[in-house]
Amino acid sequence: MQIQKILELIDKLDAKLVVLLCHHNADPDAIGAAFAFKGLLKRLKPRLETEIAAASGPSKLSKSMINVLSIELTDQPRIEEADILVLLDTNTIQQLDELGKRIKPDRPLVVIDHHASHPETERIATLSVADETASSTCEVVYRLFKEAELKPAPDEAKALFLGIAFDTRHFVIATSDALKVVADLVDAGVNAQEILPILSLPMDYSERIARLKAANRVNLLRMNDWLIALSHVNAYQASASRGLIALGAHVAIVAGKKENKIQVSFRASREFYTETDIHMGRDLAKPLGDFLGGMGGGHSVSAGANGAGDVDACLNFCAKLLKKKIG
Ligand SMILES: [Mn+2]
Repeated sequence: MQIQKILELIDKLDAKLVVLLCHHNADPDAIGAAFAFKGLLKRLKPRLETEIAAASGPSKLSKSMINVLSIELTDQPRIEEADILVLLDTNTIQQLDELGKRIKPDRPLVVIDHHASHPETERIATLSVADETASSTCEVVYRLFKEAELKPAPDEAKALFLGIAFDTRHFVIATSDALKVVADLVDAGVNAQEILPILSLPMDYSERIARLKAANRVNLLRMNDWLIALSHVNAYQASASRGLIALGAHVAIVAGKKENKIQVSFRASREFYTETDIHMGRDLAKPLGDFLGGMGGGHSVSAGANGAGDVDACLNFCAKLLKKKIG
């Protein structure tokens, strides 16, 4: 039982303070998982102090969830004082931006995640509670509740529900297991109709422009019968690549430069992944991250990479890699 291992670690270290860390621009899955896990720890170890921090702050969508559910985040996490650090929905330290630089290699580290695990993170993790088949980290956290034979409190159930809804694109790509968890959460008091609108904020003006610019600048490649859309835009790369998939591309790769850093977002249609077995995280984002001297990783149809370099060179690298894979 994973929860048992976590509790044993807390006891072994006689931990007083556990700091929960979410990736930069933390999405509702990361925040929901952290909030519910904090609640679970509170019940199992009432005297343990816990705090949640999101690197460089939470996403806009997460902020509305944080307000509705009164989730507390600290912007001054006591990383150096913490007896245990927990990484949620975060598969590399680099995704923690500046906070990551404060993590010493000897720090006890627990990883709770559903991303393809990164070898570097595996090496430094004291304990890893990861399931790549789960649609969200919230699902992994819910399983910890089940193992502990506890029910999430109403607000925790809502947070888990929103995290799952967000990561499964409102259940479109939810696995059967995720839907069973959702059913449990509804039993725990979640009113889906009431709470789902929290995740539908109107799109930002600048996000609309970024998406449209990315579409306008597309370099469209045809590989066998697959349509590959390459583009660049300096903000909202993830949203732009999602937009290109919605327009009809099978694979969308959008790169952008901010100061000296390159951010690249990868998306693929489900059909592309099932038929080619080309995994955006493993086969594209990871090698691109290495190429850029940064980091890359993610899921089968959704991934990201960052590092330093030139946008054109980076898109060319991806096109060549894809061509070789597709054959
Ligand atoms: Mn997630």
